[in-house]
Amino acid sequence: MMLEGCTPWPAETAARYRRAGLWRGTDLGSLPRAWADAYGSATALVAGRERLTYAELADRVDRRAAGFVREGVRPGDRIVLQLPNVPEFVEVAFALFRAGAKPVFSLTSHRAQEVRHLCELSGASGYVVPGRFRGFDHAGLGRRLATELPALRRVFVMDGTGVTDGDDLVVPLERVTADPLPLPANDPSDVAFFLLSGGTTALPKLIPRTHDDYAYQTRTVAALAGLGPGAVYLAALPVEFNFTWGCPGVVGTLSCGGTVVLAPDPTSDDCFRLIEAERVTLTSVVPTVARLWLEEAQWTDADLSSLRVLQIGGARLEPELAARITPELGCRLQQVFGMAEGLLTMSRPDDDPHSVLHTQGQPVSDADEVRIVDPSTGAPVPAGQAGELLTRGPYTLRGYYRAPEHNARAFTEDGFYRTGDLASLTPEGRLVVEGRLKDVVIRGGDKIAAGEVEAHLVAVPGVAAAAVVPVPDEFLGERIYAFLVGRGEEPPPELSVLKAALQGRGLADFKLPDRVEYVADLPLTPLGKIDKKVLSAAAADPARSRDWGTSRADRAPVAAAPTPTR
Ligand code: OOB
Repeated sequence: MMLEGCTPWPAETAARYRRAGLWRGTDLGSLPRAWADAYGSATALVAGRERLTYAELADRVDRRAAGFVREGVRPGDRIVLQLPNVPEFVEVAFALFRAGAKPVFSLTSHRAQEVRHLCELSGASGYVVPGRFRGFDHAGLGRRLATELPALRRVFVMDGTGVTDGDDLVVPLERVTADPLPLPANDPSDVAFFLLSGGTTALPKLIPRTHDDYAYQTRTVAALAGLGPGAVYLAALPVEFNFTWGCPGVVGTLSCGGTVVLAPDPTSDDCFRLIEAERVTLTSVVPTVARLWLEEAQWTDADLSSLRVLQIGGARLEPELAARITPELGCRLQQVFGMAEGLLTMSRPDDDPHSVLHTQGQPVSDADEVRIVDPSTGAPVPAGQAGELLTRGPYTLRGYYRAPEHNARAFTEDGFYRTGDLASLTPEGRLVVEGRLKDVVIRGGDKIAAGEVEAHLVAVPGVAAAAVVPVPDEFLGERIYAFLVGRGEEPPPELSVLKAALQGRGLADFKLPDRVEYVADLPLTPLGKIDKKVLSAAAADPARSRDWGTSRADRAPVAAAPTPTR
């Protein structure tokens, strides 16, 4: 049985996945103990000066699970988990699985807007935070949200910020530990945790991932990566990112008896030092980080020779950048195309060099079904042509959480997920990502739904209309370009004012526009929708100043297609 609000796979499909041995009835909560039995004294986690063996990790998970139960956490409860790359993230996630609760993975960069939405949508009863992190008081946010959201009963704080005696709202995480309890097993076909969608809609959606589907994903990818007890994985990107958590990432590496090294952030200094010190064999980054590492690798004296594979994914990787990886970093490149919703494609060790540089590889499972269709008719396109990528399979969701209306659009009647990505397939079945249909900016590896930023921009006094488009950028891949129509005030709010207003509304920093431009009106398509193609082309026009960070853009009219009068 799946949690209410989730869409299960059809019974016959689920039975097929079980018969084929893809879904094996794994309860993610049982894994740390099983790993400890297999690899007990080996090092599971390294973070700063802390090193945890598999046995220690399993003990901590058992004690924390009992601690959460004592704090009132019950099977089925949703708990928003917002911690950086620290051992506590891993402990808490698995402890919540053990207790039958469902963590909702939030980014540490999320602020009031995002966290409130996650808590509200999931009906969270708990919120796990670092306390004060990178200058932001997460504990204070938790306290405020608890006054608005009656379901939110506990804020668990890692560093003790905001904890007062006798308070049962804000609880120090270190207190969440108790003698282990015998806890019931989870139904493997139920939701284990929620990932956040990159989003095409104004409000982000929650992706239910089941025990069985995630266990299958991590096992499959770990096998493809040839992981064994000698593997040392560096978690350079945030752990809550599906790429880092399970492709094979943290969960895949631990499943094989390897060691996970948690980096505080993906900067090259920290990561290169950790690669040398821990003899890291595998790590995963977005193209923006890969570019920085390549620059730094020319100057570093760190020994990177242990690194065998660098996975790059999350955003388009330019072939020129791809071609530099092996000669300059001395390791193999593995391209990864993936999504929190499920489908993963990856290059394989025996792929020819051209395919490694120019394709995103093949689906990781033989049971992944991929269709490329004409976006307007839904009919399959001729072989080799680009179209919208649709997919279904043993680890791809069948529906977002509590989103029936959105689900009706996001899935075909026969259960294929419409990814919103434009792609083609080579004759050998390798995927080539050609572009996007969805209204999303991919800045670095961060996904920003244009609609979400637009909704906040039009709430700022002086802004009548807003259209957000991606603009190509050498370092970040894309940046956020906002075309605005003012309300006739002179001068209209400039970039710094807009940014401050959006921050004031509690929007995460990575969603703030990089540049704004005021126009007299927004170009429309013949159907009367805002013509984002025209706006993207205008934003990308090199004749426009590339002077990022200046407040007021030129007021040159957008070279528009004929604007229909309506
Ligand atoms: C990963 O997951 P999300 O959910 O943050 O973003 C998914 C979207 C995809 O639909 C696609 O638009 C884009 O990110 N994307 C890529 C890409 N990998 C992801 N676009 C071009 N080339 C690629 N290689 O980003 C994600 C999840 C698991 C593993 C890797 C990435």
